[in-house]
Amino acid sequence: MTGAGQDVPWWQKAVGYQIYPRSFQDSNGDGIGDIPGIIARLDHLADLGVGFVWLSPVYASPQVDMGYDISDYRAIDPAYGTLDDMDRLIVEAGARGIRIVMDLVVNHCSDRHDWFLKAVADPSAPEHDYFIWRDPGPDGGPPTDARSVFGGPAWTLVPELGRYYFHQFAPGQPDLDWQNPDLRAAIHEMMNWWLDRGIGGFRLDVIDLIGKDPDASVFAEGPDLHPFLREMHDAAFRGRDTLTVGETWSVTPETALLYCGRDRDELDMVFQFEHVTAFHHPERGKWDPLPFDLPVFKRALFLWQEALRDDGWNALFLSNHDLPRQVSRYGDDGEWRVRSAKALATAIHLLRGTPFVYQGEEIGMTNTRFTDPDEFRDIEAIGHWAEARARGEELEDFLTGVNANGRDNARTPMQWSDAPNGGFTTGRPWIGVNPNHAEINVAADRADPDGVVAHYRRLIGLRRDRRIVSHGQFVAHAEGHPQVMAYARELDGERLSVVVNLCAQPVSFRVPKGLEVEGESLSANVTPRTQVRGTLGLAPYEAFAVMGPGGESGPG
Ligand code: TEU
Ligand code: CA
Repeated sequence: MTGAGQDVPWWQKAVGYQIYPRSFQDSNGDGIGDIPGIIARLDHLADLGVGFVWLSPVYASPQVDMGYDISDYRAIDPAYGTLDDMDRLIVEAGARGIRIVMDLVVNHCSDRHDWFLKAVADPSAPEHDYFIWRDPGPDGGPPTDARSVFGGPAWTLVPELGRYYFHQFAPGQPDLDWQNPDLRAAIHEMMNWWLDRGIGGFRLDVIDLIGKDPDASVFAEGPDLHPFLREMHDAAFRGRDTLTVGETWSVTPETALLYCGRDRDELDMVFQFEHVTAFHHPERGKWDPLPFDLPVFKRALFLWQEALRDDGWNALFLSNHDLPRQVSRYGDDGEWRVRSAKALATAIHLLRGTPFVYQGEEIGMTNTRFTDPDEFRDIEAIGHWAEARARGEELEDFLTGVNANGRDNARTPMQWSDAPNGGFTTGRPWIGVNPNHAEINVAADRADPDGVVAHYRRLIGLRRDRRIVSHGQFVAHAEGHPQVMAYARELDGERLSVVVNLCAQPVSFRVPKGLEVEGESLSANVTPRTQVRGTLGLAPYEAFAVMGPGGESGPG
């Protein structure tokens, strides 16, 4: 066992698990997942070996955007439980060595938040200045032509006031004005209130937007972003053993260290989305995805490994609640479902950084199939369908986009067993359960010693136990290879070589010199291998990792 005497932050050896509470486990038959349901399933997570949970929002919310519209930061939504339930979750998870990292949505709140109600009721109330108000444009319309992420203008008129407020997302999600020091102080106080309750940190929703300058149409990575993050660190994170991960769709390898460089005192890591947006259509975006292309995918991931080689830290993921299921997007959700789920896990989990598993990923859950807009639950799909329809687009074309990339794919309920509704609820689920739950479910997967869960459990354990996995240097190999993803990790004279065939066809792969190794099989989804050299015949979606002497400072 390596790693002794190495003093590193806990989250550098841990794997995160994202829970989307609405779809994880219902405990009372109302069809909506809840906190008692999560508590009842903690043993599944403990058995996987994850070190922390990223919990999507459970705060009080009208659920316009499924909780990303918060009406009370210090209350739990009754659909999810009570503050007592939340405290119990923190304790019960802690007893299993799992910390709870809460989703913090502070770029905006809900239009039902007390602050916004006061802001509208009385323009001289201090809360009025917690939001971004502008007079109508010269033509009486919105002040600028900014568009909301969910369709429609990003400005909504409050007729009683004769002024518009800004919302990057839905009208029910007014942006908070971070220029206002009182607003910032109120947010910091709330964050400390949660941290003092014993949570493990925060995932900060669209945090790259808080420094915006809407008058100049600058939204992401605006001029005040980093001063605000530094101030937040001083006010809430300094001296605490927390994990902070920012969601930053706009971060680039050039700006990443501004957030998470070691001398920055801002965040521990950021989610970057280059491997996601690389497959969005240049004009039509996510609704018209480009076909998967392995060299493009590798280039994005490898670029980030290089960029944060000596400083900063990567957050590694393929899935979350906004993205399609990874086995459908990047693997094969038919014949090779199980093997390709393991191949993708191997490819991601042996990189340098902190991996995040999205609920259901660990059993290879797939996208679902929408045939009717009535089945959409996501405001994004609903909003964009309304716009597409107004433009005269065909439903069939829109459905193709939604089935490939719609957010509801990730939000269908967790499939626990072959019971009705996959064991998620005894009632009527708030969103349709994927009909394939009869075959794809936790109970069935766990019954197989070669199941996807077993593969994840092993990968998660490797990060905890092997320093070469958590801290080895990354070395890219065979970058242009159209079928194989290969890289090495090197530390203290040892080399870990990772080879993944990300195609449904067998391939013969010539091992480059720097990838050669002979030693111990650490992970395999076909048969264990102990030698990486010469020309290897790889089976469809075969993935393996071998560790032995080699590497920078080694004899090999
Ligand atoms: O997502 C940020 C965001 O911009 C997404 O809406 C993303 O752009 C979209 O999926 C791409 O089509 C965060 C949350 O993760 C998301 O669930 C929220 O809806 C959003 O912020 C607003 O809070
Ligand atoms: Ca419930």
